[in-house]
Amino acid sequence: MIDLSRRQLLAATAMGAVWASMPTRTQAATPIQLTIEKRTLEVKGKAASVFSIRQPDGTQGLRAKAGERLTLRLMNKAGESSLIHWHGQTPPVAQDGVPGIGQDALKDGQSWDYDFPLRSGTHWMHSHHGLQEQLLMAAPLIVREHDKDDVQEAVILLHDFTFKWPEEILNELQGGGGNHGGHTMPVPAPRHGTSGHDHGGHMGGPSAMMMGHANDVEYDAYLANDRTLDDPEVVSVEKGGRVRLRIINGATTTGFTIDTGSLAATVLSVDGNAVRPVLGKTFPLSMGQRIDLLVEIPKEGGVFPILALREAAIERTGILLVTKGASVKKLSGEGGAASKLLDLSLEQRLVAVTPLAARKPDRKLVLELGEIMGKYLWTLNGQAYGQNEPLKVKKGERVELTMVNHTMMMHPMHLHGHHFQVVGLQGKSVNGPVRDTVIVPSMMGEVTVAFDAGNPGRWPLHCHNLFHMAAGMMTTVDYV
Ligand SMILES: [Cu+2]
Repeated sequence: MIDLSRRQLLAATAMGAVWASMPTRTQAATPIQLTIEKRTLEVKGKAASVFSIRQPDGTQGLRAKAGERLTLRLMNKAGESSLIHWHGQTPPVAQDGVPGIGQDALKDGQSWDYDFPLRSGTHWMHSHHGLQEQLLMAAPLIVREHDKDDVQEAVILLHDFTFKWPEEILNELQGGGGNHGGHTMPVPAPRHGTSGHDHGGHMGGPSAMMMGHANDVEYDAYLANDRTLDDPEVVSVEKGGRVRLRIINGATTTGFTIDTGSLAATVLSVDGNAVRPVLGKTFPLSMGQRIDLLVEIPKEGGVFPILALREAAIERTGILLVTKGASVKKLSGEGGAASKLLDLSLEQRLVAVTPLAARKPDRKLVLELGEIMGKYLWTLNGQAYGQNEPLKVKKGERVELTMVNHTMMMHPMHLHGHHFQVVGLQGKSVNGPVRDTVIVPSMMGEVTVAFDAGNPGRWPLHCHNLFHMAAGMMTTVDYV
């Protein structure tokens, strides 16, 4: 114990030197240093150069407690310009970490200080600069809720991984003349009045083309905490114990279905916001989204894989929950049957614990999600980012935003600076979850969200498929 406190004292002194030059703070701060660096990651026996965002002790990303402020110095040692967005947090726009909007990207060697109140829940951080997110410039940002239960926790950060340069992938997508599935297909006539319940069907058969598609990009591996199922992370758990899984889909273009196997799981929260308990074993999770699941380990113990199934495909990744003495068997990185397309089946069952205050919308906006066929150009209200009109709202308004998907791919739509409540699915009113990223299914999927315009700025609203965003699928919500 004496050693520990001595170490803490030394650490505090060392931090003091770093923070001496900082402006005086009015409240107790938790000084954290995060450095963006290059690292070598071995994937399937081959070395790759990727990024990390870590603290001096090697911790990836950061952990905090509800009620704390984020008081942070971000250092860029990436060897190139970069900037980190705090996904799920709602700081003032100048600290949101989007180059060209809140601030400029940090040059290599530069640092920047952040200081804002943290929002509790499972969140994450990632580059919003170029295509760096594809090179794993991402990490967890966990703000532990005021939980009464002392429950074991496991964080799972998912990625899609490729040995290719991301720029090469984008070039292929944009220049290949449309060899990527679906993009040369004719646009089917909009099906007015679809119920949305057919989005979760199976691929294959004559209806496959009419079902939309997933996966523009073929990857070399799918990672859970940087590892494949060949050599997965093994988390020791107690027989009869409970585990809170904090799962983050940090993949750039890959939706997953989370599969808890033989364990029934209770949804505790989505995108860091508590929901009424919902039981299940499979849960859609789009790029950008988070889900917290509570599982109970059977008294007899064993090995319990928590898998992430690649959307509409057989590839999978995951971790293993293992009790003492259980022998671990190797799992294949491919399942027997293709998983489903992501749909709104879970969304329809979710109810926010703390919904928005009841109020009539002051403003209703519509966002049409589109594609310019054959060009790999993705649009919002008919135009790519830079050409499209920002959505204008006024401070203090309750805004309702309806997003309609005219394309054949799902788009996970993310609004910065706010959390919204899902209030409409396929035209039907719901009292849905509060979140910051929502699945808008392909083929006339329609989702309405409501938010209060209480954080003035110019806020990105974009698809969280990195290559869709890079190819135009972004706009901003602007107000002062
Ligand atoms: Cu998209």
